[in-house]
Amino acid sequence: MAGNRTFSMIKPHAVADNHIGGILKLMEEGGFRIVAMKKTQLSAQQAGKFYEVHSERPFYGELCEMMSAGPIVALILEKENAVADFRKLIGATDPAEAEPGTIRSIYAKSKGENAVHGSDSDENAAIESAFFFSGFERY
Ligand code: RTP
Ligand code: MG
Repeated sequence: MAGNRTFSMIKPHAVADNHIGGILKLMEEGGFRIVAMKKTQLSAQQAGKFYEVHSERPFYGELCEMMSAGPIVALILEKENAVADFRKLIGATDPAEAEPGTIRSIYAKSKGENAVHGSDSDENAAIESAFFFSGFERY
């Protein structure tokens, strides 16, 4: 059975451009309940750890630099079928391919600066949530 929680981050460029509120609104209107939320900044080393699965990809260095360039907002979100439904709500990685109305179609600037992260599996949602939040920070 599909899990009911996913993990998301609002990426530094979207935070810097004052889009936290607009993005949270789309998350809530999309049927997601905010279980946990914090604004923080990753070091390049922490970003490297978070995105370790991509360490062999050509964009890894650029990705770690971009994700540590300023504050992010980390979130645990709840909804039935959360992982798949949230990836639908955010749209394709490349905003040029993102469906109209999706978060990335509205707020992404490029394939790298694509506004939000969304976990790609229940297992990774649990790992990524634990990277940012303790068990006492989930309501
Ligand atoms: P995310 O993990 O952030 O939710 O994004 P995703 O699943 O849609 O994409 P993924 O393949 O996991 O890539 C992770 C992030 O790396 C950056 N990226 N840049 N320049 C490029 O070709 C490229 N490709 C990916 C994006 O920030 C992407 O979200
Ligand atoms: Mg991904």
